[in-house]
Amino acid sequence: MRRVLMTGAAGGVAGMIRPLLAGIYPELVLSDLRAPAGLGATERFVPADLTDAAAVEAAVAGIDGIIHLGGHSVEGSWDTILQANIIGCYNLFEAARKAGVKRVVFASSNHAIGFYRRRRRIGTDVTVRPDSRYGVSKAFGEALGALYADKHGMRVTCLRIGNVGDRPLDRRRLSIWLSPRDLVQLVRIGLEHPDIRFEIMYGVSGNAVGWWDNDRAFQLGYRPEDRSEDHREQALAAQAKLPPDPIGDVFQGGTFCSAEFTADPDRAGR
Ligand code: 15L
Repeated sequence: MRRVLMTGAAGGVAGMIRPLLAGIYPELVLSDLRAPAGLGATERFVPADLTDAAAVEAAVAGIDGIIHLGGHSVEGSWDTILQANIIGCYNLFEAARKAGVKRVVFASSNHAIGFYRRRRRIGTDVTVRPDSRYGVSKAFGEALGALYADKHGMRVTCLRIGNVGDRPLDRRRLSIWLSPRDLVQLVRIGLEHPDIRFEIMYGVSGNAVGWWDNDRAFQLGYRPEDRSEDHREQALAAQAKLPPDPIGDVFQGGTFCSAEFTADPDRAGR
């Protein structure tokens, strides 16, 4: 990997991992609608709107591997999700195919499986149960990744990311927290490991109270350095200030599940 493209480079997750990737790849090409702050010596900015196929093709030219963080990162209107996450993701994979890009790491999300109950432990082989239009778009991105891997031989890694940050923010995040340096480890497995064909892994640190079986990531060498229990008291103190959410608290996706919810909670999800 000489030249790596990161989409969504002006976003929060990119801001946390860019400093940790400095020096790992000779060139990091950053794309977004607007320029990210503080370009490093090995970073270069290429503006690209993911809905503009020609702009995406220009950003992808000469690239060896892609970290696709771009798109809309929470729930949004159907048109927002359609443009940024469905059409945008298609444009990205299609540009990568045309340019002969070997590897893509796709930032999927826990919201692709948000309607599993918190009392369940699930692997990556379960049927998707999206909790939002956003979650549906992540399931779409995973399916697209499988198509480009199987049909075009691209090496694709989908990371079902929990919540990236310096620390877990509340009770739910104690189960799904992912530290920036653990995310970098997973991204590097996706970009570098020789055995990658098509993989789904959970983007989660080594949290004791996790809900996800991340065996495949461990097989591929993932050794998380962080764990949420080191921040447990702070997270529970923050949780105590939040309003109760009787629907969201049952499901892994939390508030993404309770938003717009009109069903019978006993029959929803799995
Ligand atoms: C996500 O997928 C979002 O991108 C992020 O903003 C958080 O909402 C996170 O999930 C979460 O579930 O905490």
